[in-house]
Amino acid sequence: MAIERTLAILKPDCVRKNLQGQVIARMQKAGFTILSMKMVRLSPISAGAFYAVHKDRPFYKGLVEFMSSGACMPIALEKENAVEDFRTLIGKTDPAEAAPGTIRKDFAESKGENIVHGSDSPDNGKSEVAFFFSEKELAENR
Ligand code: 3AN
Repeated sequence: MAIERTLAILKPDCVRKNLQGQVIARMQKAGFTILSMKMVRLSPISAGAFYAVHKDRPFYKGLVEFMSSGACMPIALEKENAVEDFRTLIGKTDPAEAAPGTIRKDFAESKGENIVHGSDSPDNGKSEVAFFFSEKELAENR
Protein backbone atom coordinates (compact mmCIF):
# COMPACT_ATOMS: atom_id res chain seq x y z
CA MET A 1 0.00 0.00 0.00
CA ALA A 2 1.20 3.48 -0.84
CA ILE A 3 2.19 6.14 1.68
CA GLU A 4 -0.38 8.91 1.36
CA ARG A 5 -1.05 12.32 2.82
CA THR A 6 -4.43 13.39 4.06
CA LEU A 7 -5.67 16.63 5.55
CA ALA A 8 -7.52 16.62 8.84
CA ILE A 9 -9.16 19.77 10.16
CA LEU A 10 -10.28 19.96 13.77
CA LYS A 11 -13.36 22.06 13.09
CA PRO A 12 -14.55 25.02 15.22
CA ASP A 13 -16.90 22.77 17.26
CA CYS A 14 -13.93 20.53 18.19
CA VAL A 15 -11.90 23.55 19.32
CA ARG A 16 -14.85 25.12 21.22
CA LYS A 17 -15.44 21.85 23.08
CA ASN A 18 -11.72 21.48 23.93
CA LEU A 19 -11.59 18.06 22.28
CA GLN A 20 -8.40 18.71 20.30
CA GLY A 21 -6.21 16.53 22.53
CA GLN A 22 -8.57 13.56 22.52
CA VAL A 23 -9.04 13.67 18.75
CA ILE A 24 -5.30 14.01 18.08
CA ALA A 25 -4.61 11.09 20.47
CA ARG A 26 -6.93 8.90 18.41
CA MET A 27 -5.08 9.84 15.22
CA GLN A 28 -1.76 8.94 16.80
CA LYS A 29 -3.05 5.65 18.27
CA ALA A 30 -4.31 4.74 14.79
CA GLY A 31 -0.78 5.11 13.40
CA PHE A 32 -0.94 8.49 11.64
CA THR A 33 2.22 10.60 11.59
CA ILE A 34 1.61 14.32 12.15
CA LEU A 35 3.67 16.18 9.54
CA SER A 36 2.50 19.64 10.55
CA MET A 37 -0.34 21.36 12.36
CA LYS A 38 -1.53 24.90 13.05
CA MET A 39 -4.42 26.87 14.47
CA VAL A 40 -6.15 29.35 12.15
CA ARG A 41 -9.30 31.43 12.02
CA LEU A 42 -10.53 31.02 8.45
CA SER A 43 -12.12 34.02 6.79
CA PRO A 44 -15.42 33.31 5.02
CA ILE A 45 -13.48 33.72 1.74
CA SER A 46 -10.87 31.09 2.69
CA ALA A 47 -13.50 28.67 4.02
CA GLY A 48 -15.49 29.18 0.80
CA ALA A 49 -12.41 28.48 -1.31
CA PHE A 50 -11.56 25.34 0.65
CA TYR A 51 -15.09 23.96 0.18
CA ALA A 52 -15.53 25.31 -3.38
CA VAL A 53 -16.51 21.84 -4.69
CA HIS A 54 -19.67 22.12 -2.60
CA LYS A 55 -20.60 25.64 -3.78
CA ASP A 56 -23.86 24.56 -5.41
CA ARG A 57 -25.00 22.39 -2.49
CA PRO A 58 -27.79 23.65 -0.21
CA PHE A 59 -25.57 23.36 2.88
CA TYR A 60 -22.69 25.44 1.43
CA LYS A 61 -23.58 28.80 3.01
CA GLY A 62 -24.04 27.25 6.48
CA LEU A 63 -20.84 25.24 6.06
CA VAL A 64 -18.81 28.35 5.22
CA GLU A 65 -20.38 30.27 8.13
CA PHE A 66 -19.62 27.43 10.54
CA MET A 67 -16.04 26.88 9.34
CA SER A 68 -15.30 30.60 9.75
CA SER A 69 -17.11 30.88 13.11
CA GLY A 70 -14.02 30.22 15.24
CA ALA A 71 -10.51 28.81 15.22
CA CYS A 72 -9.85 25.48 13.57
CA MET A 73 -6.77 23.27 13.36
CA PRO A 74 -5.56 21.92 10.01
CA ILE A 75 -3.31 18.89 10.48
CA ALA A 76 -1.23 17.26 7.72
CA LEU A 77 -1.15 13.51 8.27
CA GLU A 78 0.84 10.75 6.61
CA LYS A 79 0.44 6.98 6.68
CA GLU A 80 0.03 4.01 4.37
CA ASN A 81 -3.50 4.20 2.93
CA ALA A 82 -4.03 7.42 4.93
CA VAL A 83 -7.10 8.72 3.11
CA GLU A 84 -9.28 5.64 3.50
CA ASP A 85 -7.99 4.77 6.97
CA PHE A 86 -8.64 8.30 8.23
CA ARG A 87 -12.19 8.26 6.90
CA THR A 88 -12.73 4.94 8.69
CA LEU A 89 -11.37 6.49 11.92
CA ILE A 90 -13.67 9.54 11.73
CA GLY A 91 -16.85 7.76 10.56
CA LYS A 92 -19.66 8.86 8.25
CA THR A 93 -20.56 12.53 7.68
CA ASP A 94 -23.76 12.10 9.72
CA PRO A 95 -22.78 11.11 13.27
CA ALA A 96 -26.07 9.22 13.60
CA GLU A 97 -24.85 6.88 10.84
CA ALA A 98 -21.21 6.72 11.98
CA ALA A 99 -19.94 3.39 13.30
CA PRO A 100 -19.43 2.88 17.05
CA GLY A 101 -16.00 3.98 18.24
CA THR A 102 -15.48 6.51 15.45
CA ILE A 103 -14.60 10.13 16.24
CA ARG A 104 -17.83 11.50 14.80
CA LYS A 105 -19.99 8.90 16.59
CA ASP A 106 -18.39 9.74 19.91
CA PHE A 107 -18.11 13.53 19.64
CA ALA A 108 -20.16 15.04 16.77
CA GLU A 109 -23.61 16.55 17.00
CA SER A 110 -24.84 16.86 13.43
CA LYS A 111 -23.95 16.56 9.74
CA GLY A 112 -22.90 20.19 9.76
CA GLU A 113 -21.04 20.30 13.09
CA ASN A 114 -19.14 17.05 12.82
CA ILE A 115 -15.85 17.76 14.63
CA VAL A 116 -13.36 16.82 11.94
CA HIS A 117 -12.67 17.00 8.21
CA GLY A 118 -10.86 14.28 6.25
CA SER A 119 -9.80 14.37 2.59
CA ASP A 120 -11.84 12.09 0.33
CA SER A 121 -9.19 10.95 -2.20
CA PRO A 122 -5.38 10.78 -2.40
CA ASP A 123 -5.34 13.64 -4.95
CA ASN A 124 -7.50 15.80 -2.69
CA GLY A 125 -5.28 14.79 0.23
CA LYS A 126 -2.30 16.31 -1.58
CA SER A 127 -4.08 19.46 -2.69
CA GLU A 128 -5.82 20.05 0.66
CA VAL A 129 -2.53 19.63 2.56
CA ALA A 130 -1.02 22.18 0.13
CA PHE A 131 -3.94 24.58 0.80
CA PHE A 132 -2.68 25.02 4.38
CA PHE A 133 1.00 23.99 4.43
CA SER A 134 4.03 24.81 2.31
CA GLU A 135 6.29 21.94 1.23
CA LYS A 136 9.05 23.56 3.31
CA GLU A 137 6.92 23.45 6.48
CA LEU A 138 6.16 19.77 5.87
CA ALA A 139 9.71 18.79 5.00
CA GLU A 140 11.21 20.56 8.01
CA ASN A 141 9.28 18.27 10.33
CA ARG A 142 10.33 14.93 8.86
P1 3AN B 1 -17.21 14.50 4.62
O1 3AN B 1 -16.62 15.59 5.47
O2 3AN B 1 -17.75 13.36 5.45
O3 3AN B 1 -16.31 14.06 3.51
P2 3AN B 1 -18.68 15.94 2.54
O4 3AN B 1 -17.37 16.11 1.83
O5 3AN B 1 -19.82 15.31 1.81
O6 3AN B 1 -18.49 15.12 3.92
O7 3AN B 1 -19.18 17.34 3.05
C1 3AN B 1 -18.27 18.31 3.49
C2 3AN B 1 -18.79 18.95 4.74
O8 3AN B 1 -20.02 19.57 4.45
C3 3AN B 1 -19.11 17.94 5.87
N1 3AN B 1 -17.99 17.62 6.71
C4 3AN B 1 -20.19 18.66 6.63
O9 3AN B 1 -19.62 19.57 7.57
C5 3AN B 1 -20.91 19.44 5.55
N2 3AN B 1 -22.10 18.74 5.10
C6 3AN B 1 -22.17 17.71 4.24
N3 3AN B 1 -23.44 17.31 4.04
C7 3AN B 1 -24.19 18.13 4.82
C8 3AN B 1 -25.59 18.25 5.06
N4 3AN B 1 -26.46 17.44 4.45
N5 3AN B 1 -26.00 19.20 5.91
C9 3AN B 1 -25.14 20.02 6.52
N6 3AN B 1 -23.79 19.98 6.32
C10 3AN B 1 -23.34 19.04 5.49
